[in-house]
Amino acid sequence: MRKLKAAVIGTGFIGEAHAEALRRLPYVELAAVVSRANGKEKAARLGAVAAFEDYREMIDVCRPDCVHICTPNHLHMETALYALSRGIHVICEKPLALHAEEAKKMQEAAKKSGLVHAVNFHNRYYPVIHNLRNMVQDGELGQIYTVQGGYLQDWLMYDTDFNWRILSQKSGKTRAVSDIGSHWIDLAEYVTGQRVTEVFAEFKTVHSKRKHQTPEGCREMEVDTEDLAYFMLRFDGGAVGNGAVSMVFSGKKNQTTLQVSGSKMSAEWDNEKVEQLLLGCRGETNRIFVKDPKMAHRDTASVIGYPAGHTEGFPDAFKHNFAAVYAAIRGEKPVQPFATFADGCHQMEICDKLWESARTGRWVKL
Ligand code: SOE
Repeated sequence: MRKLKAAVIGTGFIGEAHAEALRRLPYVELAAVVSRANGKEKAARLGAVAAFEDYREMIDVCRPDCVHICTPNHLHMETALYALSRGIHVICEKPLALHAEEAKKMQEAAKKSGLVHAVNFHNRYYPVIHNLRNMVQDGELGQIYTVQGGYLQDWLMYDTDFNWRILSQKSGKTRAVSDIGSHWIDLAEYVTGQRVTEVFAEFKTVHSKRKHQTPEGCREMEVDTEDLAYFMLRFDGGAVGNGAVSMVFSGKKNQTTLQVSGSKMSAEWDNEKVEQLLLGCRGETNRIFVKDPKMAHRDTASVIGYPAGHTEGFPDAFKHNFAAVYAAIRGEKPVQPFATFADGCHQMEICDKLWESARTGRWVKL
């Protein structure tokens, strides 16, 4: 079977993570990267065959089987619609779009195309997270009462920290919620098997202005997106939840935590101890489940790449996610559900409703 041709559009930090994961898939070739500057140097460094400055030219000339959209959020919709219209499968970074209306258009086009479409909610692919989902589905935690946790970073803590995500024009109405909150809420739904039905949120912007250092000098910019959000959730299966997402939490670099309580057992995960699941019991001693293909749930073993004691982290989750998507592109049934545009659209709707709740001070139904 010929190698599938992949192309990465956008070569920032996440675009490079996509490229590395693709290099680790034996039946995929990184045929092109699209970068606004230094394309040839980036192609050489990332192992891509060709470099382009324009995604349309790349698609028309290179004819990839699948594109990975790793650009700022405001370009996701136009890029995905162009690729789908030319019969090309799409993996899009989260959040899917600027807002739910754009996301709905993308989902409809993807559904109509019959092509494979995915969103990179890679947290689904940490082995112990996959195992926890299977444990919940097998009833090992019992009826799910609550889910809580959050996603904490500090890379935007200073008023001199600047990034395209700061401004709603490129990010969308929300920032912490759509950029990292979408990861956490997708993870909460994926593990519990329950869907969010109602939200209540408090947003906070700690720097109303930020200093943006440009080659022309330092510009003071008005900030119109939130630095952090604390929220509560109601789920269709009766669970309740609360989450905290912050990009200004000093000392937290990229910490994602999840605690789930059930009628039989609870489970706790921290991506800083990525291969451990703390299982909490009432009538017996608490224990720690550690990633081990020999001890894992029957389905989970297939998304484990290394034996017990050989830690798989952030890059490996990307690899396992893309392996599942490319299996679908090859017409095979992937072992576990990767996130599609439908999931990305659902998360976009939740982000918009969290924004509405933060403004109205009320619970908002989806
Ligand atoms: C910045 O918050 C960021 O790069 C996110 O955009 C990614 O989705 C996350 O995986 C790491 O942090």
